[in-house]
Amino acid sequence: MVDWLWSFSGSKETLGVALRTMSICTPMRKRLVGVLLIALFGMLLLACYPDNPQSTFDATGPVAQSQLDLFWMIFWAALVVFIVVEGVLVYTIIRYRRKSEDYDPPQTHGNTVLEISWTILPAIILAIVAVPTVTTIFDNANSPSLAGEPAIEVEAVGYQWWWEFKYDDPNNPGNEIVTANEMHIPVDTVVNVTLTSPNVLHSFWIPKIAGKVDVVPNNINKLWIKAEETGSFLGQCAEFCGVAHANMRFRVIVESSAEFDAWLASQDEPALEPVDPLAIEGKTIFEGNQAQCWTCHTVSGSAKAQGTVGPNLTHVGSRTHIASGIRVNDQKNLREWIADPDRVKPGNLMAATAKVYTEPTSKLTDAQVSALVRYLQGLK
Ligand code: HEC
Ligand SMILES: [Cu+2]
Repeated sequence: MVDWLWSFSGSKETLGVALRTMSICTPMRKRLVGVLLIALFGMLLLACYPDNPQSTFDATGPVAQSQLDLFWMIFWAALVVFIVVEGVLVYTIIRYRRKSEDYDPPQTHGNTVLEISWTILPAIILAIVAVPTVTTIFDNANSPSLAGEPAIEVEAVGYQWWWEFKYDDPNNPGNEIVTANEMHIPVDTVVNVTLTSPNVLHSFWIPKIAGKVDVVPNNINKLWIKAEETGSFLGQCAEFCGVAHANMRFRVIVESSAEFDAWLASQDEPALEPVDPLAIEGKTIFEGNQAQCWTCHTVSGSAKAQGTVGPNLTHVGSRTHIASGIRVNDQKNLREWIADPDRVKPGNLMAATAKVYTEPTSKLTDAQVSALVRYLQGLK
């Protein structure tokens, strides 16, 4: 960026001197301001570009689409207002600018017609804008399942700083299937999401599918979503919730109905038992009293690992990402995470509270980390 600026302003020396003294000649200063404005505008455009995984300009599904339509409608209305108001302003500034030193313009006070019209006109514009706004709010608040459309139910729980997703167990009513950071849903199906938080405020946001709805402690919020394309969509906590808030992401994996059913059935299974010696050793370490991973994590099927402080790891090996969606789930990243989670995701509660990271005497050896990685990768 700075190099790029330099290439526009001549040389590093020119820019340095210019910035230090600001005694730079006018055309050059204009050019510098121009370049800075273009750079700023470019950055703004980059943020809005539909290809960006967190852009709201590439909506899939009725909820995000209705929000986008509303945005465009209000945007164009606001643009017309802006152009008219600024047009009158600029016209007035030029037309009625001071023309000579000792000329006193005619003095006026008040103009009833003008004042009434610029009060009524905005009120009318706001009333018009309110119609689609209120309609969209109600449409998005009332799930089509209320009118009988079939839907699936998911509970999303916001933790500091990761997400838990719970599904009703189709094979075992009353039982729940628990996973973390990746919410699978079937395409073209209404999904009712119940939002809860046992800690602080969060906000549930999947820019291309729907959002945002606050996740509030001691209060149950709901939203419904429906995705019309298969694929993986990025989600993000959108309410500041503490030190790792910006890294509190998740993914929504939209798949065909058959794929979704197969996934749900696989999540219902207990964890695979490790077979190779390194993985077996990993399990022993995981459930041992030095590492104490079991105190915070559940691995279903294990009598010991039933902790609920951290993400459920029963099928962690089948997830595409770890650490609430910020790192691809491969051997290298898993290794880095277990060796030093704070380096991967500064401030996270595993690094802050697990004994292996807070007490130097309990630190995991490289060999122990390798065994744990092998064990976790096998939990498909
Ligand atoms: C004191 C509780 C605690 C202990 C002990 C603990 N963890 Fe965690 N673990 C967490 C929390 C909390 C997270 C979520 C961190 C985040 O994403 O902010 C987590 C996340 C993880 C994840 C990423 C899961 C995902 O889907 O993103 C893995 C893998 C993991 N832990 C493995 C381990 C292993 C292996 C051990 C033992 C060496 C261990 N944990 C010990 C609390 C703990
Ligand atoms: Cu947050």
